[in-house]
Amino acid sequence: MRNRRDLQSGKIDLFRAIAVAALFAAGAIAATAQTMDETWLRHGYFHGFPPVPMHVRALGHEPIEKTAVKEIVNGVDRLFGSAPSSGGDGASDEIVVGTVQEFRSAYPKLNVPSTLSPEGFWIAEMDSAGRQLVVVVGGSERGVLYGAFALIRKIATISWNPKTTITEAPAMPIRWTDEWDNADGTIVRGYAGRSIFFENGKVRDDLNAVGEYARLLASVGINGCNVNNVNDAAPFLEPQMIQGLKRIADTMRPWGVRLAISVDIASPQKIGGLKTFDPLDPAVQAWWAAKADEIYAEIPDFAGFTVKADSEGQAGPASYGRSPADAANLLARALAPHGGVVLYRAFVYNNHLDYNDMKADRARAAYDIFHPLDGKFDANVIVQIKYGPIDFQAREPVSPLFAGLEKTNSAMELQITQEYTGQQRHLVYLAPMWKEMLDFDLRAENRATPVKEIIEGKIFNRPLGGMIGVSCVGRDGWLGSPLAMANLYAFGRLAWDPNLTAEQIAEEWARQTFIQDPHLIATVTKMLMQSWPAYEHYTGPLGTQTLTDPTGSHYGPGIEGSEHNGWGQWHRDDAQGIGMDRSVATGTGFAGQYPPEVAKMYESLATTPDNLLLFFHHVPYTYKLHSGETVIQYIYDSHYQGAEEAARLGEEWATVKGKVDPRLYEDVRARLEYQAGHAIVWRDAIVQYCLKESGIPDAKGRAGHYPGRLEAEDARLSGYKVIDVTPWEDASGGKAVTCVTPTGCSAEWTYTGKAGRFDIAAQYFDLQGGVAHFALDVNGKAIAAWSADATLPSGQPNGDNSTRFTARGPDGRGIDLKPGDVLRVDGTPDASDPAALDYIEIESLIGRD
Ligand code: GCV
Repeated sequence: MRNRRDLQSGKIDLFRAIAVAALFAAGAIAATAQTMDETWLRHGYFHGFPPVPMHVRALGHEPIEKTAVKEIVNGVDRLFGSAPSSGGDGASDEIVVGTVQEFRSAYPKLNVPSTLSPEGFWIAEMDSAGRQLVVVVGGSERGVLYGAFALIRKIATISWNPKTTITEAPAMPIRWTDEWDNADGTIVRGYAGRSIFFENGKVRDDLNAVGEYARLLASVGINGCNVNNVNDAAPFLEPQMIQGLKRIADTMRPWGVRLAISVDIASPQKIGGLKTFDPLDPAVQAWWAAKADEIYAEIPDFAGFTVKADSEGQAGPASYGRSPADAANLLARALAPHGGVVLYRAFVYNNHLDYNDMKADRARAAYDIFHPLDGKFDANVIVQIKYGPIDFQAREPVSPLFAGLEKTNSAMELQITQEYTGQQRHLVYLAPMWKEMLDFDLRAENRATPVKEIIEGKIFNRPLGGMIGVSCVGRDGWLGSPLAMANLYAFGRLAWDPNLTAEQIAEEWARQTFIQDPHLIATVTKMLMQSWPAYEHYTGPLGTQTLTDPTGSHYGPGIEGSEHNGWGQWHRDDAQGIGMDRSVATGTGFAGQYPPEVAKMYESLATTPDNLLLFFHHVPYTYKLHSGETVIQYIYDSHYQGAEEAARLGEEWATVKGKVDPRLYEDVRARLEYQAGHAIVWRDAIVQYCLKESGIPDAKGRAGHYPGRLEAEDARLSGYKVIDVTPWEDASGGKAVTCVTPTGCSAEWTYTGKAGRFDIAAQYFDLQGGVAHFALDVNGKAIAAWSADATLPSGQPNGDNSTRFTARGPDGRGIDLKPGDVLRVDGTPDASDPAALDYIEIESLIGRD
């Protein structure tokens, strides 16, 4: 009989609501002993009866199966406020979990499919001598666990139908996250605090968060986690570190997540005492074989090594005239006896390219280096290829190397941490971009060869392949931003099934993350879906990539910064035009690396899609897009459109007020407000830069004209000094003011516009190393005060830290202004934050309410 304790009375609903609120208040710690946010496993709460039996029983005794039972029990409890009992009495209806073999011996008369893949599962409702069984059968223990999570997900997303049998198997065997954690506890390109794995040069004592992370990963089918940075990895092979890594592996094992590590190919020399790390040297080979033995003695299910070599300063086989295949095979042969694999990164390029060489092209590197090696890699090597030929930009074409390796296993590397896509301060749901990459048909051999099917191994009949998500989670709420968790979720779901749509995944995530409210779920889904196009619109449209400085923080606008250096993330703009000619006929020849049909499409201006036009071609600003608009007008329009779209995200979120926990609501609201302000920084930087470069005015009269803007450099200044901002495009008019008087400074303007009610925005620079304070008053009356207390890149005023504060008056009804009013901003510096100010802007309220 099902346990329906108190469910009808509604008591549990009330209790549940209070419990959920209390969990939020306590930072979700005390009641569950959970140390970090459960995010989508928190599960929106349902009112009603659990649609499954209230007993759960494991047929086997493996830890992973026990995990599976626990997840079903806890999942039903979270969703319905009533926990099934674990164990089962053999007489009641029950949920039964086990492997195919276990099920067959326990229920010889019941049929289960004979073709389940090892990590696949089968869920069905069956009748056993009058008892209702919901059976979750896995091809292996890991399949059982994935089935358990799938059952809970189906129930949580209201797509569980007991009458329908579910059979699923992952599309590809390698489904890993890569973490770029350093032994000292810092994380490269991590935007959420310190490492959950390491501190002070060793593995942390407290690995609770690691277990909780493994649980999140397992819930979406991720089966491997590489825990350390691909750079400077030699210390991770020291014996003491291997002992610590064993503890990490032990912690992740109950979730079926296998440990992998990045290794430095120079380790035999750096830590092994050898004079060389030449891959063909027998002593080097023996060193790696012994190291693999040492690792497997501690971690028998160790997954393998990831390698970055001959790239961005990392040592590599090129030092000895050897190839990536030589290096990869060296490691592969050490791992092969134990069943491990090598993920060799195709991110190999020269970062000292000559900008003046019109044939130089970083985009060519991966194909030029790896295509000739096709067929030369051992069977347990997988070449790990970033989705695009450059580096995780907001828009790139898919890497041609996916079609260039027919006799080699390949995997796609994506970035969950938003290095070039807003660093989690901007809401950018990346699944729509990843889908474009996965669905892209490379037309290898002039037939349908979508990238997803290549990495699944289907197209070239490769046994290994997969998806790797560079995740870089930290102790500050995994990714730092609650909505960014949709990206981690989406990565796992797409690695499991790349045929899911981005919208389907967004909705699935929202349903599980939030309370079941249709408006809330629809709004969050919509916001997620709008976010990547918006980001692309206000950062770098038409395939210019993210127009940030690749030598800096990779965050704010730095248009000139991406040119004139050896890093090759160029867009080659000049007074005549913009874009990089990568055609075969007149450019770098990159377009010719694609299979013929795709190469032909990108070779011609006429057939290159607008959104990649400037990636493949250099055109005059007056060149007309397929839409009929000129390139320059599109640049202006898309930036204004993108900034408006960013502002709309905040407006949409405002409609869910009261439907989510107030602290969560406020956290997301503040982030979206910041994003809307930073989108204006991006918009203005690119628009004023392109206006100056092209000399062509905006047909809509916006570029260079800011009617409500009062520049700080034009104000009556007291204590403030006018400075040139670098890069110039990051400040309005290239200038700002910085306070040189420790006790404080002020900037004052006399209002000359129409009388009315307005918002007043202040654009200031929130620098590292101090918390400057600002206050705004009108005719001596205090209007607003705020602190520059965010954590943003850079100690110099620029687009990384240019921030907008908007004063909206009492109850948000605006501030009355009339001609002759005196507006004043007081800035008080703190430590190395000089309360720098760019401008204030009087904003019309029209269209706000
Ligand atoms: C770990 C980009 C990042 C680097 C990163 C590199 C890589 O260049 O900025 O921090 O290095 O990619 O993928 O290896």
